[in-house]
Amino acid sequence: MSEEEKIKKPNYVLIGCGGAGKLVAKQLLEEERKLVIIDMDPGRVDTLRDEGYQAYYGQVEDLEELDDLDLSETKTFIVLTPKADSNRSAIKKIKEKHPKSTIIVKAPDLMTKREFKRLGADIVIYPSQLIANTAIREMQNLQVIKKSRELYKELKNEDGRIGIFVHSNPDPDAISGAFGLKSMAESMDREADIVYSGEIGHQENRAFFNLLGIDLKKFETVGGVERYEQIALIDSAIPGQNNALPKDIEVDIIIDHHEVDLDQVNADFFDIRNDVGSTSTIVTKYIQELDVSIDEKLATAFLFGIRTDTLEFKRNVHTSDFTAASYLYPIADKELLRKIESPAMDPETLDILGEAIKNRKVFGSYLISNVGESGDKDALPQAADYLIQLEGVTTALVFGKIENKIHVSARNTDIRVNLGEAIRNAYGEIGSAGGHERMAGAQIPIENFGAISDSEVLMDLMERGIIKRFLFSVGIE
Ligand SMILES: [Mn+2]
Repeated sequence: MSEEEKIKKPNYVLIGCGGAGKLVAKQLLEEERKLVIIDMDPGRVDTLRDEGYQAYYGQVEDLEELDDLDLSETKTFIVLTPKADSNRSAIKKIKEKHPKSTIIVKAPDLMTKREFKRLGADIVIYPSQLIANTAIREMQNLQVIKKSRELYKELKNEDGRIGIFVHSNPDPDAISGAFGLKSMAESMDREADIVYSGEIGHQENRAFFNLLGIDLKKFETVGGVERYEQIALIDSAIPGQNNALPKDIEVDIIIDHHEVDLDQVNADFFDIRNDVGSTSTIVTKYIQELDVSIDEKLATAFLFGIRTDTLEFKRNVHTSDFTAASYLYPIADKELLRKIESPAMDPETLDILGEAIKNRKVFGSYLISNVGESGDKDALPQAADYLIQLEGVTTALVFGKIENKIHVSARNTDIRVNLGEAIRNAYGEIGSAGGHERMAGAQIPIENFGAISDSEVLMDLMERGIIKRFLFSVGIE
């Protein structure tokens, strides 16, 4: 790097350029951000220079390098050395010399995280937490893979007809889940009947399943359970409880999402989960995992099942319900769904709602969610409209990045909160903000955060800024 190319007034200073630091540096360099790096390892400093970074050797404990640099335009310090002591002294030094800047720092544990916050760090990253979150997500994926394979074996290793039983007076989710299992069975050359007792409620539900041409058999007409080699129970878990099965029958397959005493459950294969809003979601995931072909009819049925069981994504809804729905939507018969219910939701909105649910943070009755990068302005208010209907939520704030602005959309039903005022107080000085008691919004240019949004860490930065300002404005924290 020649003298002329050197950054004279960096916007970012990165202290400690190990594994995580390097990833941040790489992202900032790619975006041509004005970055200067300080590291305590002379060898690493040489390597960084060879790679085109402006790096200096420095002892983090005293950070004399900082005194030689012109940091009048530095908005953000990122401190990622592996030593808590070094990070601590870096915070103190930066706080003293550059009190207005943003400090992002890594902490080894929760205690230190709290301490760093007290010392004035704006954002404290606690890697164990990030790893734990990833591990949990991966575990959920593994669970789906494991269960899909078990079910595949269960269907593959037997033959003869399968009786797929749904609960009495079945709802669309039960029927669609059963239809999904029947489709899976048929793809493995197994024959299956969907069997119900009672009545299929709501004329429009009956019409829907008739239109799709799904064959449903009344229990009284099938000639008893003896007729079936295998018995499955869908959207219900205990034989004889709200279904036509005899109490003492051996059930082979159970798939359900209701709360149930697992001691009472007995089957070769069972998958009973509360972390989904519908049985259709579970079966959709199997079908995706096992690569069973899914046609318009099945996708439409599943989508209808998910939507009715979650009351149009308002009740007991989970991220997996949205990811399933957004997978199904392009395949489904939109025209038919539109006839049954309105308003229809496009995949973009479904994706955003999924993100909003996944990323939600709840502070008492306040819910705040970052939907990340979004192409669609209208989806944010829609997401806020949905989130405000969740149980226990009286104020919902959704934000996302659209081009180079953060868009905030908020809804409120708490008469003690003047939302417009809260939003203006929170964001008025860094962007445009407005609204009234129940509805408000803001737009903030991303450069006003002194950070960028494209990498996960930096999006995290912005998220914390948005949340902190809002909570402060309404008097929490
Ligand atoms: Mn259900």
